[in-house]
Amino acid sequence: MNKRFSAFFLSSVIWLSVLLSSNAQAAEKPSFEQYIELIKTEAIDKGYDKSLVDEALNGLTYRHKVVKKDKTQPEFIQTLDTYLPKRVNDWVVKKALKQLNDNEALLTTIGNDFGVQPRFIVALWGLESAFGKYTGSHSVFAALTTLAYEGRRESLYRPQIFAALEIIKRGENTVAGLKGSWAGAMGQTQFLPTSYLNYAVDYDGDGKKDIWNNKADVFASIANYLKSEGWDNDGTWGRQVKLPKTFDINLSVGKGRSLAQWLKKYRAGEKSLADWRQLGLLRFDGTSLPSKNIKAALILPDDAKGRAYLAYNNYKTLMHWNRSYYFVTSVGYLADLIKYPPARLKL
Ligand SMILES: [Ca+2]
Repeated sequence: MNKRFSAFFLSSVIWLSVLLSSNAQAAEKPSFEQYIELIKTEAIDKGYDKSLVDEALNGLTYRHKVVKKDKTQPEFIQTLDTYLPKRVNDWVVKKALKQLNDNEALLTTIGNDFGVQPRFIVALWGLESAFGKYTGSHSVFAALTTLAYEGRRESLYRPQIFAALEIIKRGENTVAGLKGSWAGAMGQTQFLPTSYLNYAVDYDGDGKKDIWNNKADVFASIANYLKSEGWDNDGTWGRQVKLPKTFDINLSVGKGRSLAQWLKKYRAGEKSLADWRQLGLLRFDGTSLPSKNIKAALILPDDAKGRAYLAYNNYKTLMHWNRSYYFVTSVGYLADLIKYPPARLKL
């Protein structure tokens, strides 16, 4: 049998056995073990060595705790007013300032090489892994297979399993060394495997893109991600603004079900700063908006009742990193606080 046919044959046998099962629930979905077998067959079909596939995927168990965590992410149950002071707390700001200072030479070189202001590299590093302190100790293969099998976001997580196999195949890490968060995000940058393949950089030239232990690789990988997704080194991310008392909320971007959908809304909602000024928007401190000739879009992370932001081009790059208004606001807020020390610690 050729590989493609054998994959088809095996999956047919599994589905048939599932269909013949007297358990009505089982008929709807293969078991976790059966799902892993399908992934293994597909991986071998894609050309990965059987020994590698067995090492990575044998003996995995479904992690109920991972799914439980995935369903209770804090962003779904908080508002920005409660989230931001926790996420960007005094410890984070002080530590970010210290890291910016301690790593000034390396950050300046990398910032210049990639065209990304160091304060954004440090802000992302700090918020993703507490400056490398928390990188996760979960088996990436266990986390990814659990989340793919669970099903709500299979289209995101299933390709990550094959990307993780690719990382091992390329000799960048080992199966045992491939550790990450409960959501499969790896190392100090918290890259999912596809992001690792697309953006990770071996900056110190030792032959490995080591986002787990090498600071130069970590900083350069963050910078390379931003540069690859359109970062503008001359611009900032956006700013908090004050809306006039009567204002058409429909002028804000809103939310999209996908990045592409969101970007479409963003483009439709873009106006010049002069136009926003005409509409009565002010800086949050009540002064006039900058007179720069740039475009901006209005973001209301918690709808009309919450904070309002004007987003600039780099906002789109941060949304590519993580399509969450809370996350992007935290990154921008922290980057702003470490731009003008001493930091304004109270919100
Ligand atoms: Ca390296």
